[in-house]
Amino acid sequence: MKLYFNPKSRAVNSKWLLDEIGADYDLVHVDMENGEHKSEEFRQINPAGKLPALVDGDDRVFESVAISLYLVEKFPDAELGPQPGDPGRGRFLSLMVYATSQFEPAMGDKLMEVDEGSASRGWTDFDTCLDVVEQEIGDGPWLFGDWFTAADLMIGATLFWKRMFDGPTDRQALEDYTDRLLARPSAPSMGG
Ligand SMILES: N[C@@H](CCC(=O)N[C@@H](CS)C(=O)NCC(=O)O)C(=O)O
Repeated sequence: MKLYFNPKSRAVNSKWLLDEIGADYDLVHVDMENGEHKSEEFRQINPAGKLPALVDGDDRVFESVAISLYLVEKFPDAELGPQPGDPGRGRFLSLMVYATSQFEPAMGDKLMEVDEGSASRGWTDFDTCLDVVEQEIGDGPWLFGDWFTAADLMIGATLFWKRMFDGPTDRQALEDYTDRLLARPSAPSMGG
């Protein structure tokens, strides 16, 4: 497998998951400053010209949540989430998709001071997202109790970015959760 990677991109999350799995993979550095991610060659892998992207044999995977779901299914022995048919699979899929379809864009709005007024764009305001995430963690320590899954990694990635670019949230439970994530040996060393 090849992970198309730049350390200043969401590809760090895919690398983190590959390392949690202990998978064998190659990193292919993509020089974003020189626009390599917009090249014709790279667009054959991800037509959107964005990182991350994963190539596994003849298959190519783009969008970080798709990469995470692909890897969790490909490596069931790593036990990083419920597999199809397992209890909790629906909630797992929901949290995975929630991470990049609501939580991350809501944080983007907050950081860029975009008006959070319109719900019709498909995601809520950031505070509502924090309510959802806090509620889903519950007593923790992870989203699935004692079981660390790729959903923690995907949700946690946005909390890392929040801490790094905008400081901590005003919620101790979420800050403790972020600290637990950052303490994992494979976690990216950012935002701590
Ligand atoms: N929803 C996508 C977002 C991908 C994305 O925006 N990646 C950024 C790097 S973190 C990128 O490639 N930006 C360069 C560009 O869009 O020109 C995912 O989760 O994979």
